[in-house]
Amino acid sequence: MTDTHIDIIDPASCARELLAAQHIVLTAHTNPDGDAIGSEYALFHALRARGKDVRIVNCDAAPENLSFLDEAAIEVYDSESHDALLAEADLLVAMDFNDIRRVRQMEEAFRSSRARKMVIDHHLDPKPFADVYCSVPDASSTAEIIYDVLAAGEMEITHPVALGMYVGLLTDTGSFRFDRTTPKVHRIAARLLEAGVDPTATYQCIFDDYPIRRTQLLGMIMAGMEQHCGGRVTLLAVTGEMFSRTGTNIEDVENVVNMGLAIRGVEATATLTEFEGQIKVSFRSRGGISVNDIAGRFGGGGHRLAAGATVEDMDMQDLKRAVAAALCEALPAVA
Ligand SMILES: [Mn+2]
Repeated sequence: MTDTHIDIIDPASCARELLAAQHIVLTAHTNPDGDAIGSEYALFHALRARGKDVRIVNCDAAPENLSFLDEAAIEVYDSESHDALLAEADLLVAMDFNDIRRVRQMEEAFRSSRARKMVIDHHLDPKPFADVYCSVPDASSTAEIIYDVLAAGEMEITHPVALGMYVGLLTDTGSFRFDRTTPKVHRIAARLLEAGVDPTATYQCIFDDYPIRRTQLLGMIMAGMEQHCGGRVTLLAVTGEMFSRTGTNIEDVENVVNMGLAIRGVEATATLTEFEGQIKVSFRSRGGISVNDIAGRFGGGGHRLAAGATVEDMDMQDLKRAVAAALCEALPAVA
């Protein structure tokens, strides 16, 4: 096995490995989103029901709008409480990410553990850090892959298992509208409703229960929207000052990037967010260009229509110019 080898496994092998382990730790990327938390939550409950010792340890807390999922299941990493757990587990499962740098302060404990390491994820271009990868870039969400894994392992879809997967599907498909919202996605959603998920209540918990400060922040962000290349590209910027003036933080800008695309004639957009001395750039495309490639130029990646990067050594104005130029240059010529 070379350093760069990625060993891809199918959902059936993934289920077999999960069921063969006893002490399992699930983890997700920094600033975990609905798919990361929902997928962990579903797998946690499915494996617990099969008698496994399972813990969820993340580098950041779940965002407030996902707190309706039982938060007691989700632990925030600190080296004193968790390094021994990570070192002594049989299996570490990296969920909804494929690059070890995305667990930041947990990276060392994850790397140095003798446990077998598995990735379950749907992002492009997995990086070599795990033993096996249940990597399905065509899947809408990690939750969709979890559904296939549970089906292959004949694991029961109890209410919490269904709720976790539904949260993942709902959030990563942009409420069933992004590409990869396939007939299969809707069939899975139907099965989850049959298992007792309430779609109205779930949507309201996630998207209709924001604190007012978030709307105040959105007002500032929208007021500063920039248009480039004749309105085919938009940029949104979120500064540290906006966060401090409104009492908000990075979790309040989840999904804001999609607003830059919700305008007639816009083909691609980016949102730049100042956060802990870095700038997080989220890209979205309507389909004409692959923003995965553009995010790659800034040291990130993701999917063809949705990607991101974190930039450390540029200020906001310079980065805005560079991002606008990269997006405009990538646009197809107008006929
Ligand atoms: Mn995802």
